[in-house]
Amino acid sequence: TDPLIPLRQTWPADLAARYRAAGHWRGETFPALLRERAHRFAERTAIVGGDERWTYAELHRRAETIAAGLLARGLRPGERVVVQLGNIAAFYAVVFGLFRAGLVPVYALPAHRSTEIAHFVRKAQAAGYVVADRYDGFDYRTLARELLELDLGLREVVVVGEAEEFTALASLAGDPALLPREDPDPQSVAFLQISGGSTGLSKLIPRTHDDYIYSFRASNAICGITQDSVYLVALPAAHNFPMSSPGALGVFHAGGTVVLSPSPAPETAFALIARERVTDTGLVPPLALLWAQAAASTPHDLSSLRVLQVGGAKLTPEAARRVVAGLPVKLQQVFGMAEGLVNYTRLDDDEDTILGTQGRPISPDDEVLVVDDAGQPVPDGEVGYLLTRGPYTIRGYHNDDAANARSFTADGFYRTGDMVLRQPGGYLVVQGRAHDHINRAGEKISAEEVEDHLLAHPQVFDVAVVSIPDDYLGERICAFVIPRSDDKPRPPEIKAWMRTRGVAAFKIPDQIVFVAAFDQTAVGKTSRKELRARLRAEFLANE
Ligand code: J2J
Repeated sequence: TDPLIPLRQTWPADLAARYRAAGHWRGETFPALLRERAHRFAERTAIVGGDERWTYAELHRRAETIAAGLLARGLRPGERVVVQLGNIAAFYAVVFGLFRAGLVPVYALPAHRSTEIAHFVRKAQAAGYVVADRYDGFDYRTLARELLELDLGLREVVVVGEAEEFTALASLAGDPALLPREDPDPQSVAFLQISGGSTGLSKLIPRTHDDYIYSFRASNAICGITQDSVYLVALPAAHNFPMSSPGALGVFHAGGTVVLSPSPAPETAFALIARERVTDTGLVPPLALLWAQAAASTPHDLSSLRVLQVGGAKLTPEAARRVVAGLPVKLQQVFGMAEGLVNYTRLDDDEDTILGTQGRPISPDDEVLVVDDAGQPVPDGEVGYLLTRGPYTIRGYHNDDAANARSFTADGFYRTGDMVLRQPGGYLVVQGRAHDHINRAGEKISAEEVEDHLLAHPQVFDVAVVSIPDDYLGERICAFVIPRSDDKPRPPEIKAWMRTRGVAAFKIPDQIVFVAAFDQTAVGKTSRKELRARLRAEFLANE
């Protein structure tokens, strides 16, 4: 049986009825959205990326061709397709093509390597894989070959560019009669997003047409996105933030223009902002600080920029002040998660709120609970664990009973793992995290996953991986390693070795510290989590 058909998010009937009655869920779907925009905004520019400049009509035409071509190649509606593309125009043509064909994209990042992609393929039981020939100096066809050798059931590899033995995206063609005649059920799963993951490998996040479209349509209203908006995708396009808060999809919904930057570096991004008259963009805190610094001496005209969103990791009030001092734009803090809940400071909020909070939820129907260890609500102004449910927050991960038992309460609240304080007006201030993941410049890395890799090293006896505060990255990855013998490997060797494991480069420890032993008295008594906390505290005390 196919685990995705009919995979739906299981909102209880009373809540679903409420979300519909409130006008949040309107039965919109991705294929209908693009078709309608292609009609209404036909000759307006939808996408600028590299040498490509596509109107809405062009994007729609390409998506239709890709959809028919994929079905002609034997993919069947409902099957999953891992999409691993960088910031290129084809990313959106492929994704809308998959939606049109009833295929379900699984979003991988360009940085992912064989271990991670194999995990996505297995977990999603994917039948297809779409990559670019090369991106950022890496040849993804070699990755595709490695994957095919694992025999995981992948039947089709599509390549943007030189396809070699695979199917070229440009060659896809098929009889339009192959295309589904009806739009999908708005309550069905449109795609699988990946979680940052605090334990082990990433989990897959099923989002429906209705819930996701609501999240960016409502974001548009909060962020002031209109058909005149020009949004720069500076972060990786597959990330939930630049995709949906309001991101590229919000901009397509409004009929605006999406500009893709191949890199978030100020030199590259600033030139595009000046050339395309970019009005809005979103960054993680380290990049926002870098841009604020670089803006002082740039020859480029940044005067078109209206709003700079910052999110993905905590922007401290001090850092926020530096950002607004350096860039002549409206700052908006964004605290979101691929599982759902997104909070924004509002554009007309007072300065203290914009600099000092991570905003408040999109929806009046977002339910936010801040609770103590016993699960009891704490008063406003006190720190607790953030739990949430609502019209665009998932009720469960895909194909992962163990994670679902941990991550959701009996009444369907998602345990975000974030520690927050709620101000009386409903604004949230992020205070930290309950889970052991590392937020490295917005990329979430599971300590456990990195430990598992390092434990496979022949000269490593034991290891604990922790986050260490870092001026630039926010947090960096530090691995405390007990070597097997006095003949310990050098840190660069360990890093190089980890690269051979087929993992994203952002998961490789920034720092490796050798220790003789972990506190003996604690062995067998402490949890991994306490051990990590103690190592971090000792390390910081000695710095
Ligand atoms: C502190 N921590 C934050 C913030 C996210 C919009 C914006 C971001 C994401 C995202 C997203 C934070 N301050 N401003 O999906 O649509 C941390 C929290 C959160 C986790 C989610 C969006 N903004 N975080 O970052 O799924 O710990 O989504 O639970 O990658 O990032 O990570 P992710």
